[in-house]
Amino acid sequence: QPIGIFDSGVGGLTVARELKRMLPLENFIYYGDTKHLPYGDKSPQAIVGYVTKITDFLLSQNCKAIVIACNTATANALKEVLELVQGRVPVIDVISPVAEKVAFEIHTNVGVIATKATVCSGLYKKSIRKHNKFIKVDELATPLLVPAIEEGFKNHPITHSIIYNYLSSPKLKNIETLILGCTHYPLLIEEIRHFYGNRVRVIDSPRIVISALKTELEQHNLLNTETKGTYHKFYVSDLTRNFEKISKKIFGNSIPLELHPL
Ligand code: DGN
Repeated sequence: QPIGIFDSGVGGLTVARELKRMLPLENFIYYGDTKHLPYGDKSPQAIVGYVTKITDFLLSQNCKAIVIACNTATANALKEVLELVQGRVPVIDVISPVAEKVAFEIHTNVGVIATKATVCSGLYKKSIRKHNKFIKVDELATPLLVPAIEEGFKNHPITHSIIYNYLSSPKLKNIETLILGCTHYPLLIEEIRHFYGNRVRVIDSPRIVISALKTELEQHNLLNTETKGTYHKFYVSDLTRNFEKISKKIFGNSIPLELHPL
């Protein structure tokens, strides 16, 4: 049985890449909702609508676990996904495991950069402070990063200038740790680390999320031990050049992309 994993676009591929690296025997089905991208500027109601349809689709594909590889979807629709799934399979989101790790292991001022919809939800702050109320959490919406990434503008002057402008914000002045609160952003992790030098620790969220997934699978006895015929399937709601380009860069030229609008 595969693991179902989804995002609005290419962002969740950073989590899928880590899934492939850390759990190489697992099959997975990735869904990128390229037709409705970006989620960051949509209303919570619209996001709930997209995300519940994707979850339904992944359940219909017999997925044994669901990874919501999108912070915006987590922040706005986690409750609805859990209601829909009704405990039939484990659901792993990208905010709770990271918030927990930061709250218990990192006792410093924390900054979060994310989409507008994630920042508006305040979920990172709430989740971190639920575990440790002494941590100061500053959140900043950085909406231009997703389009820059979707355009493939890595190592590009435009992206450098967006990063410089956002990270110089007075809001993030006193942080010692930075959470990349959008699954697209690890695609720019080198540039972001370069901006800070070693002043600020930039958290590797995909690794934390997949560790949480591994623990869940172990607890439910769902880890795959079959070594033959691992498959990875990629569905998109719109077959865009950008998705094709970036997914091939991450997973290699031979990955099959299937159009499956919901
Ligand atoms: N990758 C998504 C996230 O983690 O929030 C959102 C990207 C988007 O659709 N704006």
